[in-house]
Amino acid sequence: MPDGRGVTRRRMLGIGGALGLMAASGLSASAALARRPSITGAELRSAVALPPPFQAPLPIPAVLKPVSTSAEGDHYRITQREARAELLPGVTTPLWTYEGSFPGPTIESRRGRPVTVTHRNELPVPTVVHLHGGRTPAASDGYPTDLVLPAGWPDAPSRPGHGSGHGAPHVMHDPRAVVTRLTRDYTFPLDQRATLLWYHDHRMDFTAPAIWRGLAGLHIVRDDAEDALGLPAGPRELPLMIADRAFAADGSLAYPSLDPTLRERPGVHEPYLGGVLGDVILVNGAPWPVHEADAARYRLRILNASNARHYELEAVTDDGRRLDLVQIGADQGLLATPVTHRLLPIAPAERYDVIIDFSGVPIGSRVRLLNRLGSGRTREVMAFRVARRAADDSTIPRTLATDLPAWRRTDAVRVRDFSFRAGRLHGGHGWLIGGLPFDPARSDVTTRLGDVEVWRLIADVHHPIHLHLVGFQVLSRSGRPPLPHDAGLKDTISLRPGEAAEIITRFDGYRGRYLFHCHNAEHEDMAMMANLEII
Ligand SMILES: [Cu+2]
Repeated sequence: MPDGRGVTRRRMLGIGGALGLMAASGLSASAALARRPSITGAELRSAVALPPPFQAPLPIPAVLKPVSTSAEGDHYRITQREARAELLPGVTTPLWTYEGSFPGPTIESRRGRPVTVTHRNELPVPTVVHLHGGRTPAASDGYPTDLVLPAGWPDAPSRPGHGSGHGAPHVMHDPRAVVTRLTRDYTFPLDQRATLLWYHDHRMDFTAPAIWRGLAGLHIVRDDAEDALGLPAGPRELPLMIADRAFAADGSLAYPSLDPTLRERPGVHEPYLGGVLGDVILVNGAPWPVHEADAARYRLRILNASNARHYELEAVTDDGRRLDLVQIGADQGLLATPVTHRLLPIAPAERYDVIIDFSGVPIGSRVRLLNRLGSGRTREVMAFRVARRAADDSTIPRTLATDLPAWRRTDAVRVRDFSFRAGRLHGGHGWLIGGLPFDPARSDVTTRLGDVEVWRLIADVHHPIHLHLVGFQVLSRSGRPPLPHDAGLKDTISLRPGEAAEIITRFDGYRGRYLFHCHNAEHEDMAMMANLEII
């Protein structure tokens, strides 16, 4: 590109061998497939003493109260601000938060009842809020250049001639960006299936470090049909936001930013271009927590909010038995019928709604949730201590939902192909879709409202691919049928090294400019996004 960006890109990414064995730019898909690395990214080591596992109680994020409700919907206010929290015992950690906590407060909504959230940015940098999985009009979907500027931030980007990757110039050159100062109202119609969504920062070039610092929260959509199923509820429904982090010696969250102020220069230092992994597993903000449970069924609403870490979860009793994880829902709501897993892979941004039954577990013993892809401390996630016998009138119906779309290949009006690969970019490494870095001004996909399309996606390393606005179904993986955990309606598909997958969706809901991108947050910040224009 004929501006200063090339220089910057080279400085930012052109640091040889940066992507390591897993993502060398010349790596072919078949070579990657043969190696099948279990992770993509590099792990930071904490410089503080880490606590023993299964001591901290599992926090449940507070449910936010609306500031007003009316026939038109509910209105919430969230202030984005710096706060300090004791995530590790005896260690004070500065965070960027929604409303002072990490995770941010949970918003509970009913299907079809609109929610407006007034976000106020009191952080030192611009922010953007995206409701992941929301069927949201484009103006409230958190396009990465639709910035909310903090007080005192210059109107024009402050870095003329100072390259900063693809970010600042695009802010300047994106005539469609709608920039506000201090506050912005995000309106969510929530006319969609009941499910677990999450909101997080989506600022151009700086999404990964912003989420890492704490800008993530849950948003649950419920409806009458789901309520009528008799699933475990109340205290037996637990949201679990799993996120890895690492801690510096001063207690702050370690992150290998090129510019730790997150003001000017995006990107991470060389070993971490594949993704940033931490050595501490937090669940709802607590390290390797424990939850005291009844000997009964629980509904676990699991979100992987990690930047780059994949997990393969299993639930293991003290006497070495593996408990079934009965999946009832995917990213975009209930499955048609339950799917039983012993091992449940979960990629960044994916959600799985699972039932676990503690009724056969001896009172006083534990069930540990383990990560088969981890090593050492990252093999452990959390534990349940089964504390007491209890009555349980919950059920897992054989039929969970009858409203899933029945798209067939023959419904598709077109088929598109996208590669997700490391690539040469201005003399350095980048993460590219179809060989191109993200550019807000470029039209990548234009489709008509209501069109059904099949997309064929192929990856070099792990890439969890997320489409805004729509849910999709997985048709195949590398020419074979989908995997058991591909069931239902997804908004994020985990592509494994060397893998090709086909998905099908209908682009309905709203017209406007949306995105699809890799949800490895570091890849996303390094240009692995593309425009999805619905006309
Ligand atoms: Cu990726």
